[in-house]
Amino acid sequence: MTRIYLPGNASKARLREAERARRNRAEIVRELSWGRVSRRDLIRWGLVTSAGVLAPIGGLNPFVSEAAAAVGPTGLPPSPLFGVRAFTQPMPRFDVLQRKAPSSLNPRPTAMSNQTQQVVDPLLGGGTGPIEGRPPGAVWAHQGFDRYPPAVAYEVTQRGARSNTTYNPGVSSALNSGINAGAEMPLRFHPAMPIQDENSVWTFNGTIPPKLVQARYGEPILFRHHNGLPVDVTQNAGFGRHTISTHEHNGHHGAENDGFTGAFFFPNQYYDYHWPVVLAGWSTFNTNAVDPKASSPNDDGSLKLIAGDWHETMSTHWFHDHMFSFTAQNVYKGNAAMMNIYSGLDRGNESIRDGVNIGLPSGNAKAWGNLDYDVNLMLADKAFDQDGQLAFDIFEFDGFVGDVMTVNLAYKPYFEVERRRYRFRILNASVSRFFKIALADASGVAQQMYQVANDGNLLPSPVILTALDEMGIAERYDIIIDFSRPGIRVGDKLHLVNLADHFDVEERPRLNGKKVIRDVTLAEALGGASQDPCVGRFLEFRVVRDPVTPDTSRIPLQMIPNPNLSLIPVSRERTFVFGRDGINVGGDPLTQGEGPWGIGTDGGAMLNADYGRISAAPQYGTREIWHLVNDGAGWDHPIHIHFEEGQILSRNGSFANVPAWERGRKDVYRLRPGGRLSITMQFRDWGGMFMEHCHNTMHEDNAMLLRWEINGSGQPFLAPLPTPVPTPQGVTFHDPRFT
Ligand SMILES: [Cu+2]
Repeated sequence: MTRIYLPGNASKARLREAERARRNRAEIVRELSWGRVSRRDLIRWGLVTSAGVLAPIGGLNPFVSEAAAAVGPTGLPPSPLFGVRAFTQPMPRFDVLQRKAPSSLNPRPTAMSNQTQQVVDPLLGGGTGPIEGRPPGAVWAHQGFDRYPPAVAYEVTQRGARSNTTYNPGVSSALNSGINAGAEMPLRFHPAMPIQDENSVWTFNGTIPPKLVQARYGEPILFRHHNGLPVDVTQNAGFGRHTISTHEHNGHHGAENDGFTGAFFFPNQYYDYHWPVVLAGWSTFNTNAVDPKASSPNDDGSLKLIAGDWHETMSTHWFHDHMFSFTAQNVYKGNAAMMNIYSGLDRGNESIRDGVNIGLPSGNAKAWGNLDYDVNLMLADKAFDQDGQLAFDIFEFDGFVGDVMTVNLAYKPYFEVERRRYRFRILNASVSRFFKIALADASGVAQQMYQVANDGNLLPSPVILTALDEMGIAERYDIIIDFSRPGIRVGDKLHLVNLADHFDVEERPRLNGKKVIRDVTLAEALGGASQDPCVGRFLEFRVVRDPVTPDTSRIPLQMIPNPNLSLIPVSRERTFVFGRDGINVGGDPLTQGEGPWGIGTDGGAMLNADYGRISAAPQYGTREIWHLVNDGAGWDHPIHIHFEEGQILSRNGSFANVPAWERGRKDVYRLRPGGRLSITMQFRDWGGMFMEHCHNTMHEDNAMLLRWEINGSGQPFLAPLPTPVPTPQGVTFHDPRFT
């Protein structure tokens, strides 16, 4: 089932019918989200076909009061916009999370999970259970906790929507489009749109704007995540699960801190994530920390040298929920934040010239981490019910595509800029939507951008483009826009424009979550040729003044070359095929998922996800080549492999098909319809269980996910590891199985 929209001129009766159908459908969605029925039940009752299509429903459905209502190709009503026009609100900068001393945490963080008992709410089964949801014992203790003791702590609570009274944009109001950060900020997507109900949106600390962690290499983080969501699983406004697992997207950490999909925790528990923020290779490469390029900025402008390979330096991360089968709902509902990682190379200070600092646009007031001209952009499409509350439809097994475009959770905002260079760290935080971004001037003429990073990793060299590539879900593109180019004047307006059209003209009227249907031209996008409401201008840049201080930033021709793997033997190759008609081979009902999607490993059957099953176990300390294959041309899959960046060796059999902007290090690999690619990655420094999955999170949740594990043959950690099965009363362990 794919999200369907009625045209704006549909009759009132048709809209009423569609709204009734949506409400009926929403009742089933609600029951599913509460776990009172399973997708398997719906299939058994004939309400959902095994392919995931919701059948027309009548008297058969125990949850539908109006038996005559029909769901199907009647259409869903378009999201109401309450008369709001585009570019009538300022875009808020991210809300910078407060740094704390680890010693301020109570209780103090411990290497092993804190199993101190507390009373468990009767709605969660009563009795007693541990205060920390991290699985207990040595296997789930923080690896390297003594070597990398936490130097800074963050403490956040996942909770329902509320007003923000502590907004810290990290810059002055003049650099935040005039927003008064001291004013209370209710949770709404535009000042003229309704305030969100407490259980419509669940974010970090319950507030907007989205949160930013400013991390630096050599400064290990203890991220204490409290679960403040309702103990009553039915208090979710129809979607979202109150259990969470936080994945620091492509952190090079031990598995116990990776947000493993089966290591989730419950309301009233916390989970201590230990993010050491280390360079990959630290255990074998530059171990005595003598290379100044492998370094981190000190507050006084000097550098702290660290172990590892500087070619593995990362810059732009995000972290988000990874709850098994509920990731799409939870991320969409607000469990998404970003993390900038500062290094000697990429310091967030544009002026220091010490032979190490690259000097990308940022500002220079502080030694590191200046945000003045370094701006995080979180792109996400949303949908709303007729009351203006956030809405979601978990039956969109092909992909959930919204009809309202947001940047930093604000509906089509504007952003004031000076006539100078800016860095934008762009994240695609959608559930299933791809973006293809162009920059247009006021006349609609395409303007140049410099792409400097892909998936948060600085490229070997910048790439000059007037339209970026299609950006898959979870991909990060860092770009630089030079607003001081000839022809741009104070008073001008430029726009970021989305060219990736998800409207399927052959099955109108509907938006298709399987893939981009076509890339429109800039002229088509600006001319309104697409019926996809998220195609066209979505962010307005207003050039408001000449720079107050000179722009000292640089865009060097050489940034970070790829690590040289030529001397490291390839110990094994594996093939993973991503496609439909995944099957469940039985096993543990507590760890298996179900759905139309699946992954076939090394010629085996196309299998549904099961986080108790290990599909690959590369040896610790080795390098492998993995072939990722799309089983069909009808869909695209952005594949995310956790743990360490890889390099793309070929697309459809040839390195010549790998575009310049994909020749750096990656952690999300777009297969493209019918496409295949080969990547290489290393397995070192840390151990445990990790994941590989499609980051179209509707595909992921509907069984396109597998578990792989770094096999140390018992050293320095156990393998295979027992599978955690969390309950509010404590985590039990099941024996893992192999594909
Ligand atoms: Cu997919």
